[in-house]
Amino acid sequence: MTPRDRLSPTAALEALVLPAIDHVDLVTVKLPFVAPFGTSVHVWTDKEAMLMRLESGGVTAWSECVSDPDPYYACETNTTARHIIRDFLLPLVEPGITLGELETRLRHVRGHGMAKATVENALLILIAMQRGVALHELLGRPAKKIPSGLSIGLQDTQDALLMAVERAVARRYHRVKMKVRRGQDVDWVRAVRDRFPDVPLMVDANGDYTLADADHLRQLDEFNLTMVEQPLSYSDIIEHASLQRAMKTAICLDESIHGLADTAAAISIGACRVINVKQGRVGGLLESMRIAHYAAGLGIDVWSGGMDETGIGRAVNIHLQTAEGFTLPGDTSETASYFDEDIVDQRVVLDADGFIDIPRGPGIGARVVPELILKRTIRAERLR
Ligand code: OSB
Ligand code: MG
Repeated sequence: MTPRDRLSPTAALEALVLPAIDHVDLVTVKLPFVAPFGTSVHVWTDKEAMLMRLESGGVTAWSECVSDPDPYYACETNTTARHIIRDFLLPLVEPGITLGELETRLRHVRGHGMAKATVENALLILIAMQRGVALHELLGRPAKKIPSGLSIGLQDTQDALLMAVERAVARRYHRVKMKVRRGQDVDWVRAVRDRFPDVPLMVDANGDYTLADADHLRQLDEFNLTMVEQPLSYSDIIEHASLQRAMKTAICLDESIHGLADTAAAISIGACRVINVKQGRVGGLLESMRIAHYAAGLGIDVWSGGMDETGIGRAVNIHLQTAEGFTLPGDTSETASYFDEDIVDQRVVLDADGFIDIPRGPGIGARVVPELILKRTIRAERLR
């Protein structure tokens, strides 16, 4: 380890040299969810995921873009990501340059972190596969068991919510997150707390409230929640600082954080005490590692969010959580919580203690099954 590695968790990764790429494809798949997934913004009934496929010297690597077909979580969509990747990002990918040089080039494109992450992840996975190592090894991280967390979407009735929490507790999930929205919050949390006094519990509002709701939100302080995620607008940081001063419960930012700079700003003004890192939202694995490393230095907890990914993105999130600074269980759940049938050959399952094993094998570990991709494909385009 060089002194630079000690300063930056990504120095060795920035020095990786990009291989020549023979083919690049974008393949959009659509997988039905086992049950609709509702947030305060939208209800999704299936996962429409745009995948990137790289072929290089006989090795094939797949990555997953975490955008949705719609802009209801983030402003990026599968269509904007396709446009940005095809017309602006892919032309910047050249054999022989380093990953650090590529990141510098990608910075000329403003925003579009999910599109950038798709390209960067595909290259990292390809390089790992060519070296015959697992993604976490390429990231310089030892294998470990990953703690689990379930995100329970908005339910139609409190009984349905209680049943969902009961199932999560029985599966030994390490923490349970429930979605809330205006009019479906304090009473619903109380119902869960009355029945499950000890379960590590948190709520996620996906930006449904305003500062005018501060008194209302303060009622959540009595339920010993581990945190409240993104109570205020998806684009706000400063009002979260006001709310955090008014609440005992820790605030966690999700939608508002697009990179290390946002993280530093949010922490410095006291807008949150926890950060949800979604590798796609922040532009990839390297930026995720920088955020987690930075937050760890300030004693701020970080966990990996999820975008109800297929087995490809789910595996990437698992590998990421071996990195320094991921201190809390994330939104990493069993494949079965979303899909009856996935597109990879290994399903994510919890062991008897609720932990998740890192998929074994080079790259993401799990193998992408061409027949399952074919079965689910709704669009495919060869870019190179
Ligand atoms: O806010 O974390 C969120 C899913 C889609 C969009 C936004 C969010 C979520 C989740 C599910 O909460 C996380 C997961 O299980 O992958
Ligand atoms: Mg969230």
